[in-house]
Amino acid sequence: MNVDRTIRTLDEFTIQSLRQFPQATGELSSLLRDIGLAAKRVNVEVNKAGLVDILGDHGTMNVQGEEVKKLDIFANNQFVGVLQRGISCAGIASEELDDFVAFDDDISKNSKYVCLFDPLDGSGNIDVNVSIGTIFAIYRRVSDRGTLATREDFLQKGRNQVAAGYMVYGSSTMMVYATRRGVNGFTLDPSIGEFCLSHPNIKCPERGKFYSVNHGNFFQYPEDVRKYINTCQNKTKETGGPYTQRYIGSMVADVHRNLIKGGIFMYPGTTDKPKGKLRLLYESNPFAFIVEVAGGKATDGNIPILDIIPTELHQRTPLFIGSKGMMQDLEECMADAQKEMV
Ligand code: P6P
Repeated sequence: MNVDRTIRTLDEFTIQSLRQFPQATGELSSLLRDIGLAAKRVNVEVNKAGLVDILGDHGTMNVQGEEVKKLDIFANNQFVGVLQRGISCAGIASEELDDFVAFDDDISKNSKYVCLFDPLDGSGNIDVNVSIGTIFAIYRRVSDRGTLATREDFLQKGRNQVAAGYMVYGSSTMMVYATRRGVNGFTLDPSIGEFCLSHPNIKCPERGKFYSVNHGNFFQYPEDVRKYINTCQNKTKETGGPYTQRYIGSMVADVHRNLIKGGIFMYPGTTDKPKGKLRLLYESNPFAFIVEVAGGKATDGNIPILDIIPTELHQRTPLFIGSKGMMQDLEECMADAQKEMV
């Protein structure tokens, strides 16, 4: 039996995907390879962040009013630069940029896609060597090719995503991305400097043992959410509890673990922040797309994240995301709690 043991790099995988779809133009594959290139450059700096003066604050605040770490700016510039010099992206929006950027050269204006990024999520963890990540979403533009990208290109609902993915800079560096055809994970092999297919066709387990939430905000959560969190700590035959609480404070690392092993991640609204903390366009939507393609679910507590109609680039949303069975338990628990509150 001829077993194919060849390790496929990201470039080989995206090019071979093209062979399956001869009508494809190759622009999406090219875009994913560009993102992979920028990720390798960011990875080098993340890995040596403790050794060079790239640690610490940049001395500025981003549109979210959060301290901007030097590595945030470096990462943002890597992704903007590589996409602007590419052939597939008409513009980008980023957590680190107040407004979207429409690339003004002819090739970019004629490109098919726009990208949204959280260039370095969890950057508050940079100085303590905890895993951090990059999150991205790719849409087909709705404005005419040959013109500058418009705000409407970026304010599309998550259901319209063509692809979405993330990088996790951790014990190893991975790039995971989803198209409608599936979710695939690539691990960086430092010996050849290439992302290699390590997690083909990722499926999110129906259930898992992990629940991820910031317990420090417990008494600020709505009553129905508090009820579900309590069930996570109870031993019940139906839900397979009690679960293990795992919350790293780095969304990419938490959601990645739950995607692979099964689990639920929650960032609910609180009395102080009814819309929660996480952004819709470049944090919740990409992960919702990935997790749904992998067989999981993602809601804002009421409707699927992917069906929310965006109105602002940096708008926030409560987020509940993970294994389908655990998400169904959450929905039933919240519905029962809401009946009791009537
Ligand atoms: P809290 C990191 O700043 C982040 O945006 C996510 O990566 C993470 O899940 C969340 O915030 C942690 O927020 O309020 O629990 O510290």
